[in-house]
Amino acid sequence: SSPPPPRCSLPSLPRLPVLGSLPWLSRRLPPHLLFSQLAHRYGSVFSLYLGPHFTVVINDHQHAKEVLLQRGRDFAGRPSMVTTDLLTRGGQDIAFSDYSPLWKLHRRLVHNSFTLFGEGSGRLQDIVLSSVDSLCAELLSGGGRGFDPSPAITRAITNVVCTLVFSATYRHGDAELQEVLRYNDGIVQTIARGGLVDIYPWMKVFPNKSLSKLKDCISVRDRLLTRKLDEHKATLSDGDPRDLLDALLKGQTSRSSGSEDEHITDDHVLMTAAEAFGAGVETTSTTLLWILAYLLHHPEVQRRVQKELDENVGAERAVNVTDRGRLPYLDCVINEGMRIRPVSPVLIPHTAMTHSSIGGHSVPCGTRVLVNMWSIHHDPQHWDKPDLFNPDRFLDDQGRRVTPTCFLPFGAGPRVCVGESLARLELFLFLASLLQRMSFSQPDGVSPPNLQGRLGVVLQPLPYQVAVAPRPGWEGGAK
Ligand code: HEM
Ligand code: PLO
Repeated sequence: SSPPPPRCSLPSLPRLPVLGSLPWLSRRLPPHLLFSQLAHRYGSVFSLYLGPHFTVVINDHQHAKEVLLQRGRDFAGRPSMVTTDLLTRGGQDIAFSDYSPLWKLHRRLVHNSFTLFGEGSGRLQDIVLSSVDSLCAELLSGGGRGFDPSPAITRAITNVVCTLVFSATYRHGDAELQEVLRYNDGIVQTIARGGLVDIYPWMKVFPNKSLSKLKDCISVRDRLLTRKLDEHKATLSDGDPRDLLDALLKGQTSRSSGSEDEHITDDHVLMTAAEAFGAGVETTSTTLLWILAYLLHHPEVQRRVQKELDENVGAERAVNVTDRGRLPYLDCVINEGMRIRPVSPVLIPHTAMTHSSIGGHSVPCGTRVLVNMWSIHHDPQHWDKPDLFNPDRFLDDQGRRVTPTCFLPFGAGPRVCVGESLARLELFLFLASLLQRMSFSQPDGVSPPNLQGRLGVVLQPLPYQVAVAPRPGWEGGAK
């Protein structure tokens, strides 16, 4: 007798052997836009085969919450992918490691170390503020001419993250900093063109130029970080950890690090440092560049942030973390930037660790689940004119801050971003300081930033030009 048919199956795309549903997927569109389009035809939850992999795509916030929160445990797995396995020595990191007791322990350790540097600690603020001073001076040295802000911003953020992770602070042009910037750029260019939606595991058997470039960049990274790790081991003391590497080394030996077969190895420490570094740089600098691009399109928003800064901080002193509560509109601008252009539009792929269900449909163990945050952040049922940059949507009628339920730029549940508080603090300090000290405008005769974006490992704006002018009292960039 044949098994009973499934109670109700998900709407699915057609498929062929080997290729799966690929012939039905347009190559012109990046996954987040393609899936949004397919959701109009198939409904907000549908399935398809990415090559051999059975994949469910979620395009609405109710089902996203079911997968990430209500059944968060069921869907906390990660698929193994060729490129990310190389990047992380087979998943000895946090983001690309599959769910396991050791991963949980490791994630908790990293989370605690971040908390140490995040809220409530003056350290991060000092690090960011000194980097901001040199960034401002650099941006203002352009003398009103148009230029691409991306290299200076990326360098400033890289510097902050190098200090956080291994206590290095670099001067402009430092050779080691150049090396870090170069290898990171190489990884970004080769790791996942078109997002992390990896399809063909047999890709690695073909000689592949990107794959060998990726390997080269990874070995440069590993050499540098191994040197930092050795230096840290040699100078580790009983006092407070100096940086993330210290915190990880201390966590490795503390009692909380688990039983014999379950402990944090040197590989884990190295991969975590590399990942904190990569995540810290790419996401934060890209988010800043998106927000700047939107401010060029909406000078009235920039003026309103500056008015808020003038009334609540003034020009006599630098901004600091305690100003955060006094600058609600700036907070809305940051949120609106992360809503309209989420840097990670389909998050990182999740997998079902057991047989489970989504919206009453049964889903077998091993299913890949892609949560399309782009669709959720642009859902016209929940957002008025979703394509419009409008920070006021994060304020209620009384002008108080609100967080809509459809806003999840960091994900949610067991796999939520571990860097959220760090990221928010950095975004706040950078944007507040920049807008306090200077105004950004579109250079004469240059077209405004293209807001469409390009999906690499994160969703990035295309290069664009800005002109900057100092605000009164900040002609030199710093005080
Ligand atoms: C994961 C967003 C900054 C470290 C993630 C995920 C998203 C995200 C969407 C995936 C969630 C999922 O798969 O369900 C962002 C945004 C950032 C940001 C929008 C800044 C604007 C950072 C920073 C760090 C960081 C600064 C570290 C220094 C991580 C790690 C994971 C992660 C380690 C993997 C968590 C896991 O798989 O358990 N982030 N992130 N992120 N993020 Fe972030
Ligand atoms: C960025 C390039 C680095 O060299 C390596 C790296 C590590 C962690 C990745 C990050 C890259 C891209 C953004 C990711 C992050 C982990 C979480 C984050 C994917 C590949 C997001 C936005 O999900």
